[in-house]
Amino acid sequence: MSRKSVGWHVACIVLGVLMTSGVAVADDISFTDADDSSGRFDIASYAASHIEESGVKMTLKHDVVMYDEWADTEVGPGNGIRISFDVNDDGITERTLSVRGNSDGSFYGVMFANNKGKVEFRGYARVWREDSRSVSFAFPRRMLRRGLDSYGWRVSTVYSDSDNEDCPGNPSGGDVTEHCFDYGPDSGTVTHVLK
Ligand SMILES: [Ca+2]
Ligand SMILES: [Ca+2]
Repeated sequence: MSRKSVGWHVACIVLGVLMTSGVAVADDISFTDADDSSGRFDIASYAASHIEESGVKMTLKHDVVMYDEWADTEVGPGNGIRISFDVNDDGITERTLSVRGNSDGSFYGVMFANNKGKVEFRGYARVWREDSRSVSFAFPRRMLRRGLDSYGWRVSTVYSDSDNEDCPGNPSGGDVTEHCFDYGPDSGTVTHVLK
C-alpha cells in the first residue's frame, strides 16, 4: 500500500493524565497516530502539557514521538517537523512552529504568525530530544496569544531520503509527492485546554 501524502487512518486516543508537582500544575493530553507514513517521521503519538509559573506566565510543552528511531541530522532541507496552531477557533492556522538545526547539531524552534496572509516572525522555542524517537518543544503561552485559555493544534512532518524508494524526495525539483508526509491528527486539530 502506498503510504505517501496524507494519512488515511484516524486513531486518536485521549489519555488525559493530571500531573502535580510543587507549585506547577500540568495537564497532559496525548494522542496516538496510525503507522501511516513510510518515512522515518511517521508520527506515532503527540502530546501537550502546560506549566503555570505565575498568574499570567505559562509555559506550553509539546512532544512528538515517531514509530522509528531517527538521527539528529535527519532534520534539514526536505525533512521537517512542524506544529500548526489555531488560536481563535476559526479552523485556520495563525501560528506555525518548526524545528531548525544549529550547525553544532542542537535544535531550536522558530514560530511564525500568519496574520491574514502576512507572515511575521514571532519568536524562538526551546527544542530538545528525550530519546531517539522523539522531539519536544517548550515556549511561552504569549507566543501564541496572551491570556489564551485553549487552542487547536496539529503536527505535520515531511520526510525524504534518497535511499528510501517510497520517499526519495526531489532535490532537483519535480513532484512533491516523492516526499512522505504525516499528520496528527489526520484532519482538523486537537484541542489543548489551559485550565
Ligand atoms: Ca503516523
Ligand atoms: Ca497520520
